[in-house]
Amino acid sequence: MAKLKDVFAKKLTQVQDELKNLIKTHGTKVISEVTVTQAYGGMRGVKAQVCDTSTVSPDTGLIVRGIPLAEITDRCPEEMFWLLLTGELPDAGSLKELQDDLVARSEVPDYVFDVLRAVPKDTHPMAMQSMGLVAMQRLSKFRKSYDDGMSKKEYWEACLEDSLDLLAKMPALTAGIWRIRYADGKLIPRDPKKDWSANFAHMMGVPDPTGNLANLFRLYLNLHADHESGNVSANLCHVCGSALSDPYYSVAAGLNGLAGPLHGLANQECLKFHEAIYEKFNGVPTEEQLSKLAWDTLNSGRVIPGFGHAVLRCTDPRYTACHEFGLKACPDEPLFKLADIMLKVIPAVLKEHGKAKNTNPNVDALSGVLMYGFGVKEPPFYTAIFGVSRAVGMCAQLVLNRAIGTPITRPKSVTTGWIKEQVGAQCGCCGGG
Ligand code: CMX
Repeated sequence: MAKLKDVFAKKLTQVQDELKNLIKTHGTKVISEVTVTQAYGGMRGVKAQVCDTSTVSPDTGLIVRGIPLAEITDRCPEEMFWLLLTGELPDAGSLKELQDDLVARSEVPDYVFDVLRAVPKDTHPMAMQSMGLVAMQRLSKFRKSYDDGMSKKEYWEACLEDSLDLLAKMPALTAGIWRIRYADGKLIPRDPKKDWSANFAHMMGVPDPTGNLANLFRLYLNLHADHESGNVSANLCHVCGSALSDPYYSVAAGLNGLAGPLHGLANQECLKFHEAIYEKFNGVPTEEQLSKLAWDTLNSGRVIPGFGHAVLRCTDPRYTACHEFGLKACPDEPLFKLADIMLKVIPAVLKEHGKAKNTNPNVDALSGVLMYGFGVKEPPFYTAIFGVSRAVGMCAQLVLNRAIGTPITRPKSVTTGWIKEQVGAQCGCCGGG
């Protein structure tokens, strides 16, 4: 049995030496170049940031510390956090030690829920989740140690302390948002016998007679934890943390990006899309009906949520894992059947439309359908569940970055005038240089 902090510390010196040598020996070598299209196009494909927790292969999807996601879908998020940080999976005793540690740190102070109760009823759960974390920022050990004159070498330890506190509190905080926003407002205490995921489901108080909801949460929270560091949520967290903002601020920054409809909010949009289709056709539509609806959506200038991806060019393995879960747990759920027809129809429509580079389903296509099937019937809450999971990856990346001394992020921006000069562009109106 080992402690996460000790395992991480043991590997750290080797990692620090390796990086120091790599930069010293090869620091001037070129690894990427940037085209004008990339500069205007969300920096797609520009290799200018390092993330060792995981990588996303366009052809196969997420690879965590060298392990394809499909091989670790049966693990729990606590194991995922350990793997992301250390590059290895914990043994049973070490996992138990981490889980007990998380339970000991899981109390959310009452004043945080007072803050959340005070906001108007139409406040989005993502805004409440972000607010909840920022309200807890005063608990930051990183901030306190920094104020007390902590040395750079100690950053990662304080960051790990905050990360463990934050991750331990995320399920209670988020379940509390559910209780305040969608139930009677009374909080349900955690059950010390349950793990991180099952406790989250338990504290929401949604009836779960089969245990399927807890199993779905365990799978979901594992699948969504990390997706390298260029995606909006991880990248925002990375940039915020690089200014030595503590994990409460940094993860909240990431959550604010996760709340966008092209990123994490797509799961909410996706379920709404499914519901609207089901209502419109009074059930599951035929393939022809769905195809026409998809064309109408595209022709009105909207995206089809749950399909496409900025990096992936294959079916998202996270989608595949959700699909396998659904086939076993709820094959006859009407919305699951609808999702299956979507899978048959939408990629072909997007292909014919000819714009999307990836016409396959992504992680958000099915997760809401499964949540709905097991009683979590409030789509605006889905991204908050995503947030609990993504905090795992964001925290692992923060700790690693503080450990290897990643400096403040500050890329150079350029003006359109500079680009025109650089490429010798003619002026659009007069043809001049
Ligand atoms: N429906 C309609 N059009 C789509 C589309 C979709 N599902 N996916 C891509 N396109 C369009 C883009 O909007 C873009 O159109 P314009 O040229 O008019 O701007 C064009 O196809 C090319 O886009 P791309 O290079 O294939 O994709 P991007 O990297 O620009 O964007 C993403 C990626 C995910 C934002 C986009 O596929 C999308 O909007 N999908 C629907 C929303 C969604 O499911 N998001 C969740 C992604 C997973 C996550 O991060 O959580």
